[in-house]
Amino acid sequence: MDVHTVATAPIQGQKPGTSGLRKKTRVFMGKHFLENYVQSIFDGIGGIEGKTLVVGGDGRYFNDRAIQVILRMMAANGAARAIVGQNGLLSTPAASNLIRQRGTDGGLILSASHNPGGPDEDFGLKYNTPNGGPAPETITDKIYAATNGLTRYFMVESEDVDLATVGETTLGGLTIEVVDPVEAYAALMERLFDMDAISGWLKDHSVRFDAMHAVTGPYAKAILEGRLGAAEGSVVNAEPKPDFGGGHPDPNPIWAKDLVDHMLSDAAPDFGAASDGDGDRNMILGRGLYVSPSDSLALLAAQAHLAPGYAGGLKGVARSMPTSAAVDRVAEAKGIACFETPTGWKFFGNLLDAGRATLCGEESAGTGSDHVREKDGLWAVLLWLNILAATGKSVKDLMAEHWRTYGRNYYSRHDYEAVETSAANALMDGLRGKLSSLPGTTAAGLTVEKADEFAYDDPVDGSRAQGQGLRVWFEGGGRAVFRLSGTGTEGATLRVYLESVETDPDKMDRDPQEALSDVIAAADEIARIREHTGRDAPDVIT
Ligand code: VG1
Ligand code: CO
Repeated sequence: MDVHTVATAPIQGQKPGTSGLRKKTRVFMGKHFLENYVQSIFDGIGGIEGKTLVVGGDGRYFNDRAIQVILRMMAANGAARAIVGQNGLLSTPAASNLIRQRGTDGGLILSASHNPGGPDEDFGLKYNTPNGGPAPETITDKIYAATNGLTRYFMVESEDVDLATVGETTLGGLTIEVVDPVEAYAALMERLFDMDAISGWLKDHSVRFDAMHAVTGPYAKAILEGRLGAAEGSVVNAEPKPDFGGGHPDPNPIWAKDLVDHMLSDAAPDFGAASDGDGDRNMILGRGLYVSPSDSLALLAAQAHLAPGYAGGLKGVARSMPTSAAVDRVAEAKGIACFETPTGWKFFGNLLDAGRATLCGEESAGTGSDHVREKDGLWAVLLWLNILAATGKSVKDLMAEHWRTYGRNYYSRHDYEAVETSAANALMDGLRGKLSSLPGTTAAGLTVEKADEFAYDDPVDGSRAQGQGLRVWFEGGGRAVFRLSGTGTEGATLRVYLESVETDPDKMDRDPQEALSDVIAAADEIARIREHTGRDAPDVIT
């Protein structure tokens, strides 16, 4: 098979963000764009000759075409084997699991996660390392450097590979192994959870899982309905679609509004959940209750020992900096370590590998454990179900008890999307410039206690990540955090993370927006959000 060396030139803007490279799909489909980036990944990791990679994606528009290009380039670059999900599908956690289980040299995951899909929407690609996790910055820096010096890529010509049939084929010297995307993942879940207890519970309880027309559909059908016996139809929007049915596959109260409305209605089942485009996020609801992701993480940390996979207890927990400190209280009570990392799952990898954390989570609806090196939506759902089955309590009762024991961290995130980049930068620069003068001043009746810009020193490899968000603490335990998103593809997205602490047992049932109203007002006053963005209200409130 002839290997062609195709001449190319660096393309600007191929810098990986919070989780891989995300761009408008049309940008990815542009001349040489995908090819340049794939070759830069290969070059950035020292070549792929003789290596094995897992390849799969969330099924969004262009997933199928992009995989064929990747396979041709793997063959041209001398790779030995590609392990590919049937029809090109693999959820992000399932890909992470395959990389680890099969001991591969990493994997390529095609996804823009919670971003919408389609020719006019978003596409993404990321490289995961042999531990199964998203490449850390030491590696993405090398990949980015490679994009800036690229002069050629390698390609073979061939017919499309049949990815519809499980089994092995070859493309030149490359063996392509097409695997069932669900099987190995489902087996892993069976090892972690008490499947009998969950199926017993499901005999007299009802659930709804909204797959949001994305990749978890087949996983949830097979595991929840197939193996656990949830009533048929418990999994809704189960068929992955290239445009996710036209919405954002983002499990939050805005984009999964149908599910939220259903869970707050009289017809609500006992438990509701949703996942995102690539299956690594989760939203949890009980009858009449939305559980914030930060609270979910804390509850899971407190109760994980009820599941067989965690019966021995947790080595430690970790959360991203903007995530609420609810889990910190659990860690303190249990006497285990709690780490605070920058946003993005790649920062948990070292802690998990070193055995210093068992459970990790982010306020953005990501929870996971050391079973893989990505966050894992269905895993969180199954852990919740295991806890419900083991305790016999409702979601509402569990949360009420949790807050009574640990206090409640009222929490919300306000997103301002597609803000003009210069306006967003002006807001951040303005705030950064006055951080040191804030302590002691008041805003909306709250006194600033301290303020800083978050930087993280990795306790395992000593690497330092700077510029990870602006933080302002208020007397009385309130906090506001400001960050610009690293996953958006249009203008800038400003994320404002708001938190306040309540320990009075009589004040555990407030509406979070109301409980946070003073922190919200203070955040606006300090950062002059309305003035900079020209917006009266956020686009998304979680
Ligand atoms: C967002 C979230 C972050 C998450 C990342 C990837 O990043 O805030 O917590 O890890 O998305 O999630 P950012 O930079 O836009 O704030 V996924 O499910 O989109 O891979
Ligand atoms: Co995702």
